[in-house]
Amino acid sequence: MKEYKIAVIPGDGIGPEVISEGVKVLQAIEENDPSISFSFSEFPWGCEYYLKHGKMMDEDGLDILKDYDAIYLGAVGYPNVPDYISLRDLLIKIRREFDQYVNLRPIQLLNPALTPLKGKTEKDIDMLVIRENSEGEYAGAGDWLYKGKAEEVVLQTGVFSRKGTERIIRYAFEEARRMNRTLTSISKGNALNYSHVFWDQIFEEVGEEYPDVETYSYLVDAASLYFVEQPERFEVVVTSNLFGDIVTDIGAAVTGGLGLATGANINPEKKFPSMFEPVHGSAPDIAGKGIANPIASIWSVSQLLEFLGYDHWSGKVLQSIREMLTERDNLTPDLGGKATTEQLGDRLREILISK
Ligand code: GGG
Repeated sequence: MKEYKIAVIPGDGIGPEVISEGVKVLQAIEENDPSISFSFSEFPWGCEYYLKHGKMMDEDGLDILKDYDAIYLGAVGYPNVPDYISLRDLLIKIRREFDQYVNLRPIQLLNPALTPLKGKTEKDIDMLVIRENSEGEYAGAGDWLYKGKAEEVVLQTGVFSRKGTERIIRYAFEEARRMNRTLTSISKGNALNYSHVFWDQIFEEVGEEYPDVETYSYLVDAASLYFVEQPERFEVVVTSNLFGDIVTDIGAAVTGGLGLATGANINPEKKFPSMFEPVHGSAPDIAGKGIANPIASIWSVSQLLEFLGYDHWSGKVLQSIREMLTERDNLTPDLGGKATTEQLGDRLREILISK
């Protein structure tokens, strides 16, 4: 039997509610598969922790986390803590320190009734967005000069290293080749005259090593339009940190909302643990009401299982989500149903275990 150590950081707002349903999915799997076992360690880090201790996580938090096989994260952010602190000192810190430079965000329509786009079906919206996750516009580099004075100036610098840009683009080419899909780069080289001209150049350079992969390159504004009007243009997409964050929210909007959007923060070399999370934030307006949609966090479990090498369980979890989405009354209110977070989770596990 293989035992996996999972570090669970439920975080803020609806984080604990949705993460608990994902943990129950993993527990249901271990009960039904004698070859796998999971042990869970929960960490209370997040905004409440910050308000008590003045920090988002323990000083030695990264040291503790590095010995786990995976990290399962809920949500970060709460109104009484500045968002840039909660993101910088927990989410981005873990991504950066553990060199989770690949952010895998599938944009997949699992049920045609979920898209607001007229006439689009599952085959039209089925892409994998590969977002650079360690530098770019989220590198945290900059300065704030003459604060509060008339001459005040703020600088936010995008960091695009050759190593960082090449490795994410190469990763995307490898994925596109493995999946036998086209690869589209999204950038903004006509306005960001250093960073994205460089990005486009690296995309061309690395592309020469992959003559078998059909490529496209769009400006981010045009790509955003196409995500809505012609999502079928996209199969595998590679883009920078900021653009990836934004276009995947458009992706969520055309596939059923943020309640269904998942993301895996991957360190491909497995030198550090990878982290799995729903894309959504802490949604303080509905926190504690028991109505948050846990599907995104359960889809993260499917990504986690795939990463650990359990493709069959990963596929079963995704198939269970697909079937769940046909049972409207058993869904949470964001999807037009009446179910609570727990009721949806219970029903989904019933479907999973019946497979
Ligand atoms: N699920 C984690 C979370 O709370 N994400 C909110 C967020 O703002 N994420 C930004 C990002 O993914 O870079």
